[in-house]
Amino acid sequence: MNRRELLKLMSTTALGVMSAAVLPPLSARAAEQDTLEVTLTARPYTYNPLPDVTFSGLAYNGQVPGPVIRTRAGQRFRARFINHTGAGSTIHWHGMILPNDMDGVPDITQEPVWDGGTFTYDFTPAPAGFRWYHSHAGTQSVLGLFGAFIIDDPRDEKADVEAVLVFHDVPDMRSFAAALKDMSDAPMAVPPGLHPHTRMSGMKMGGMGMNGMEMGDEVAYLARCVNGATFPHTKPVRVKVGDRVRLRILNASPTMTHYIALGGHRLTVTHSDGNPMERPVTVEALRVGVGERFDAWFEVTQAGAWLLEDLAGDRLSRGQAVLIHTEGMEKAPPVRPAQTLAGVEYFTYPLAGAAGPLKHPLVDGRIDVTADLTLGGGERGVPRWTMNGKIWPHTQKIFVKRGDRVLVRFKNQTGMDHPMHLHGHVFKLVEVNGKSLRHPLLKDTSLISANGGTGAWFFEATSPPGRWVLHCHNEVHMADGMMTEVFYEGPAAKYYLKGV
Ligand SMILES: [Cu+2]
Repeated sequence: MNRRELLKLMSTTALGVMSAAVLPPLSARAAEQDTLEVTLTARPYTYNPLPDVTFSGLAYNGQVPGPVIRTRAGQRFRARFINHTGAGSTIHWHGMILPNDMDGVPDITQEPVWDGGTFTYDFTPAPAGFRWYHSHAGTQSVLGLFGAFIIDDPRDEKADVEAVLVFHDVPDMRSFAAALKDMSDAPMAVPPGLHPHTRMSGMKMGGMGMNGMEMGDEVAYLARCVNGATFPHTKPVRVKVGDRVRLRILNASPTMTHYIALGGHRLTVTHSDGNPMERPVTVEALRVGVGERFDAWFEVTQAGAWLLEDLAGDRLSRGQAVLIHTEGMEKAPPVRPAQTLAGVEYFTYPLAGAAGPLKHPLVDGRIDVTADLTLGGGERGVPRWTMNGKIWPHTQKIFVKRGDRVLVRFKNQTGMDHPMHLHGHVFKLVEVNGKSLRHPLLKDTSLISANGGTGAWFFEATSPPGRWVLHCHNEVHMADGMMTEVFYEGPAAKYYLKGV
């Protein structure tokens, strides 16, 4: 076998890991290769997320989610993308710091790859940790074009079992189209017992938005899945007594925040959006906004069977579950988490970041650029989600020079939480709802809570120069305008300029 064949085999192995719950560790030999080469082909795909539900969408390599991609820190990555979606497409590598022309935003960092066309993404994935990838064209990710991407971190503690769990929701596309016009009649789904303050924050101004009420912008879902299936058809995770188990949980939903808990266990969260936390926290449940990832650990102390499950408490959420069991216990009735958030200590940024009194100034040292972004819009029947009153591409841009120290402050005047995401950077979440985090969280996506909620990000403009979009990861809100960009000025500013 020559080197080329070996490379091909290795890439097949690494990519061929299906959306299975349990991933084998990257083989030592694959990790030694200089480059991981993969092919990702996007094309129409039809599957049954529930036995009586057929969904016709799109998939990478004939599976939803797309294949789990794993690289070793420092390893080069080359993906040949073949587009048979019937429309222009690109792949965005969420959470990575990479050359701007590899970032995969159509018409901003590259021309769309036209139907029938190919494009090669070639970069060294970084930083290490749990990342993901998805189409950034139109609403293709809603249709199924997304997958997990893990850059193995040699500094990480070794887990006995590791499970990559992609939580995603299969939309009723008619409802999705109505939501884009802010004319949807779908109710919102929130877990029972959600703290009244938080529930208020899930409501629209004017009293709409309680469970069972119409919001206009909510999407109705046909199924809620983990790794492309619904319980009891999700692939179980098999563990042994004494195992230290690492769950890597990604929320790839088009719009829904997920609250997730494991029966009989608390979860110790060590990484937010793939980035190590200064101080791990142990919680009874996770709150995972769209686009966010958490690495959550637990130890198996006895034989048994437990469900890791979404807590929305309705018919569909019961399918969004994975069985975790020791040998011989797969048929035992699993221990389920309480189907409520009442009295449950779940992961929040203030909890994880040890929120305290607001610091003045928010960040030590100089700040070169401060951007204040007020999130607005979303009135029923008015399909506009705004930043400082404008919709993309007319939103206020954030102009930076390389090396600038940048503070972005959000205020949310809408009745919905917004999972705000910045491309090409890892920021420090330093402030949430008027409190400073004593242990800022390193993230690429953070929920800004509704009805006056605030959040502040600090980052240094040390990424490769270019145009890095900043947008709400709720697909409806992004499509309806809630997007801007961080634009690196300077002599090298020869990026693709359409839309500036
Ligand atoms: Cu939003």
